[in-house]
Order: sequence, then structure tokens, then C-alpha cells
Amino acid sequence: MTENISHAASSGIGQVITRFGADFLIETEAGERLRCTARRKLDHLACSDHVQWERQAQGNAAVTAMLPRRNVLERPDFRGKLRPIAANIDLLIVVASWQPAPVWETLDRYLIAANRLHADVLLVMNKMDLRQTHATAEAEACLAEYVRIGCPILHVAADQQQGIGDILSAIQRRTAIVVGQSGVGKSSIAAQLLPDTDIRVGTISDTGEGRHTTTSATLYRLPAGGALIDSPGVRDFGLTGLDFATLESGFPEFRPFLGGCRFNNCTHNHEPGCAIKAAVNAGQLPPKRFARYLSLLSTV
Ligand SMILES: Nc1nc2c(ncn2[C@@H]2O[C@H](COP(=O)(O)OP(=O)(O)OP(=O)(O)O)[C@@H](O)[C@H]2O)c(=O)[nH]1
Ligand SMILES: [Mg+2]
Ligand SMILES: [Zn+2]
Repeated sequence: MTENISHAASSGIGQVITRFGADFLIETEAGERLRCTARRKLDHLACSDHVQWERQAQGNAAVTAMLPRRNVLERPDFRGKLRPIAANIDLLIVVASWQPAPVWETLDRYLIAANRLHADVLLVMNKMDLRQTHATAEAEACLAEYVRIGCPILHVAADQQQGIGDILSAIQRRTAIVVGQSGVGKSSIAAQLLPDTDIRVGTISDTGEGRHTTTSATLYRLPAGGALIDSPGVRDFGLTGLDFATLESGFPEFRPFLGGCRFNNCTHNHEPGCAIKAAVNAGQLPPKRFARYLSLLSTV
């Protein structure tokens, strides 16, 4: 009966590769690509979701159900409404560069998001070729704090094919997503990892805006196994609905000190006897990250 599992199957299970407006590109278990329309109640489907699909007598096939997902990365759209970007993520590759300069608070927000997703995180500093000319002392000090807290970091230059193999090794056949500001080189990295795939790369204009900017998250299968999701860049990655517990656990360097505050509901802000604050003052915790923690705290 295995012959029946062929391109002619009329329904089955598949995975969302990307989205075009209201339609989705699905890869079936047989490896066929199908353009599908989704029922309205499935508007929250995202790249990398597993779904049930069904051919229709007329027109596009239809996505009829979403299978359970392990996690989903969401971001607010231009109206501030939370939108799912991609699901079932094992590794969040947070890409930053020296031009455009890193926005450290965005990085912190992605670290919090990774923790919330139970995904691993890899910080990739791209455009290594611009480090000497563009890195400020302040930026180097901020970066050093991530080294200090044990965040895995790779320095690469996608345009010069430097360090790309290290990214591939870090993915280890898992599902990884590249995220970060527009123009940092996410698509350039994806293009280097997938030399046989046509991935459009932006050209930086005077405004720093990419002209071939990525508009929709897309999943690519890596030749050695695993998958890479290229995602559109964001100027500001807000974590809407951030609650205190999520924020606190998104700062893993706090963990060794957490039991030591005088109040067990300490927010590590103004409270007396705060072990986190004491550790910052004693040089045991990185101060710039702590300052950004306080500014994020004011948003919860
Ligand atoms: N100097 C230098 N430029 C690079 C490097 N990697 C990528 N770029 C350039 O950075 C620009 C933006 O690259 P993209 O890969 O489109 O950036 P992106 O992060 O995908 O941007 P969005 O899709 O808008 O989010 C392009 O002009 C690339 O050629 C690098 O290692 N060094
Ligand atoms: Mg892109
Ligand atoms: Zn405290």
C-alpha cells in the first residue's frame, strides 16, 4: 500500500514553509510543495507549523487543521498586534552587526524570548570585517557582558564566507531561526548556508533600510539535516505581555543570586536587601545588562 503515499495523495500531513498573504506554502510528507488556503480560524498558523492538508475539487488545496506545536515565536505587527512568526523552534540565532550597530535591548528581548520558548540561543555578530572601523568602546563593553554571562557567540562575515561553517555546526540538524534587526545580514547568512537556494539579500541604502528586505519567514531544509528559517528584520522587537517571571528568568545570570533577596517578591529595583543589586554593586553581575533589566522592568 506504500504506493498510495505518492504525489497523488489527496490529503495528509505537511509543514508550513512560508506564507503569502492569506495562503500558505506547505511541504507534504512526500516532499511536494502545495499552495494552500487556510480556513479563517487557522489564521494563526506560522512558518514551520505542522498541519493537515486536503486537496479540493477546485482551486488550491486547503489546510484543515494545525497539529500541536512545541512553541511559537510571536512579534507585534505595525499595529502592535501579536503575530506568530515561526513555530517549533529549537535554536534562536540572534544576528547583530557592527553596521547597523547593535541595539542591545533588542538582543536582551530575544534572549528573554528564547528562554520563554525553551529554545537555545546563539548570538552571531556578523560583518566582522567592519568591527575595527565601526565598533565603539561602549559596544565592545556591551558585547563583553554577553561573553561574561556565558552566551554562545560567533563572529562571522557572511559576505566573506567566514565563520559560516561554525553556524552550521551549532545548528546540529535542529530547526533554527535567524532573527535580528533589518540589514544585519540574516538573509546573507541563510544564503551562505544554502548555496543552492535563491535567497534575496538586501542592499543597504542611506537610510539603512534593505531594498530586498525579507517580508515573510521562510523555512529552508539544510543539506546536512535540520532547517533554517529566515525571518524579516525588525526595528523594535517588543515583547508584549511580558510578565515579571518571564523577565526575571530571561536574565539567567541572576539565578545564582535569586534566593538571597530579603523579600521573596523582590523586583530587584528599589527594595532594601536586594541580592541582585548587591551583586551588581560588587561587580559580580554585569551592570549594563542590569540597567536594561530595570528599563524592561518598567514595562511589565
Ligand atoms: N560588510 C559586510 N556586509 C555584509 C556582510 N554580510 C551581509 N552584508 C550586507 O548587509 C546587507 C544586508 O544584508 P541582508 O542579508 O539582506 O540583511 P537582513 O538581516 O536579511 O535584512 P532584512 O531582510 O531587511 O531583515 C547586504 O547589503 C549585505 O551584502 C558582511 O559580512 N560584511
Ligand atoms: Mg533578510
Ligand atoms: Zn532583589
